[in-house]
Amino acid sequence: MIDVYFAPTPNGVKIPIALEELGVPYRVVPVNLAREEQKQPAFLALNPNGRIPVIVDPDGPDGEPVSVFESGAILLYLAEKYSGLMPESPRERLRALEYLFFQIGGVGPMFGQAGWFMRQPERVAAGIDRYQAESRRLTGVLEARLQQAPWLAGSIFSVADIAHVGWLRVADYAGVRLEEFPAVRDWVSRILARPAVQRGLGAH
Ligand SMILES: N[C@@H](CCC(=O)N[C@@H](CS)C(=O)NCC(=O)O)C(=O)O
Repeated sequence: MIDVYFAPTPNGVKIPIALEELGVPYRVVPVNLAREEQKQPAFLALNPNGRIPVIVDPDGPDGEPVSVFESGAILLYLAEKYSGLMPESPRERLRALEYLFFQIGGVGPMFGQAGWFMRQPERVAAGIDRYQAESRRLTGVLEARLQQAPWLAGSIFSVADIAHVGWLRVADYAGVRLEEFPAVRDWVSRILARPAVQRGLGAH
């Protein structure tokens, strides 16, 4: 069974959601971030970057155990191995990859920084302004896409949608008001209404 090294964070929840959507059994290995368990040698042996999520699959590509870190790499590994959560159409596959990497390189880090700056005891206006503005701008990019298509890849729910839901469902944390982005708000509601997503969000 796949072990998911997990904490209930925007990046952490991606993996149980994907596994639930794919119908793949898994076991959660809780990682206590406050106690810095992710910086211990045993964890660093799985992810030298010292962050969750990580998976360990006892049945890797060569039949031997394999670990995978970085949520985008994990999502693509699972989508390939279990042939799901990626469109079959080559054009939509490209769109799924674009928005997957858009989340990993844009939405995730910018929302994270915006939330961090907003919660510092000393107010650093330049940090708050910069990261909130960028988070809102990125949400505007999603809004434009979702006014054209029901899912980020196009017609199919994919890893690109899963990658985003952890942050977009708590957009307020980064100072992003979803009332200003109606297509994004509707899309988040549709994702959260999926039974597999609800099960994944309940992982612990
Ligand atoms: N790019 C990484 C980001 C992972 C990440 O930032 N994980 C956070 C939780 S959401 C974490 O482990 N934080 C603890 C730390 O930085 O020590 C990914 O997508 O997997």
